[in-house]
Amino acid sequence: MDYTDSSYDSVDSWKTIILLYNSALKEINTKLEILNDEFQHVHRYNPIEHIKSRIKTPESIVKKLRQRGYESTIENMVKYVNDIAGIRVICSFTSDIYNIAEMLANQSDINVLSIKDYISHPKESGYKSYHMIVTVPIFLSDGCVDTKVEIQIRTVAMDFWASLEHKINYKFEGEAPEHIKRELFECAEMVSDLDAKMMSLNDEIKGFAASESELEEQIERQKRAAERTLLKEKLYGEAE
Ligand code: 0O2
Repeated sequence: MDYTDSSYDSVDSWKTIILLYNSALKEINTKLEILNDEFQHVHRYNPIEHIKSRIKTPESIVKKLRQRGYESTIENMVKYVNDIAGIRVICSFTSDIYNIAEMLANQSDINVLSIKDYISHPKESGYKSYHMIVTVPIFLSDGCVDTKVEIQIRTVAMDFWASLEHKINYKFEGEAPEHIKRELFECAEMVSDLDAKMMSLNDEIKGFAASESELEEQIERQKRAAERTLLKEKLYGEAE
């Protein structure tokens, strides 16, 4: 079904498109929540701190199309604006970002269109985040539509930095004074150091937890063996 067809009434077409993008956000959101719940169940740990999602405003869509030299039509918006449906996943540690991205990409109904790894290749400004453009099938009464979603995955610290940088850029309309840009870049380096330190601390703690639970298991096994011996002695001793 092509909802961008010009024969289709444009208001209806717009409403259907927005319904599709909202449904795609719900689908991805549910997938992420399931992964987080399963992680909690298996590893007693939540890799996702929180999830935010939004539909891009019509003004922002038109602005993006104009910047790229396209006419503001529904067809162009679907074709050229990849982040109409956007979801931001905030994780605790950098390793969680790659785990979540891989688990999503491996799902059979998810089609990964592109990946931008601004963590291994940060932007000049210092911006770090992992971006994926995916499609997810949305089943409507008259057919199925593969719908695009932009997924941004980042740590709490990366998100903190990006929010402030976004605010500053908005305030200065992208022309922030040099000293502010420099300080922001220094903050981005601090964010990277903090993320690296937090991750290595977490790995160390996990090592302790593993050896502690191994020790507990060993004690439990020895206790059960001693109980069995005692029971045997009691049973056979009394029978003799
Ligand atoms: P807004 O207002 O957040 O929606 P493409 O998706 O490939 O067609 P685009 O949009 O340049 O091209 O892709 P990219 O680089 O993946 O950026 C998409 C989004 O990432 C941006 O959307 C921002 O949300 C975020 N982003 C990218 N670079 C920066 C940055 O340097 N600083 C901050 N704070 N955010 C960034 P929009 O539409 O630009 O903005």
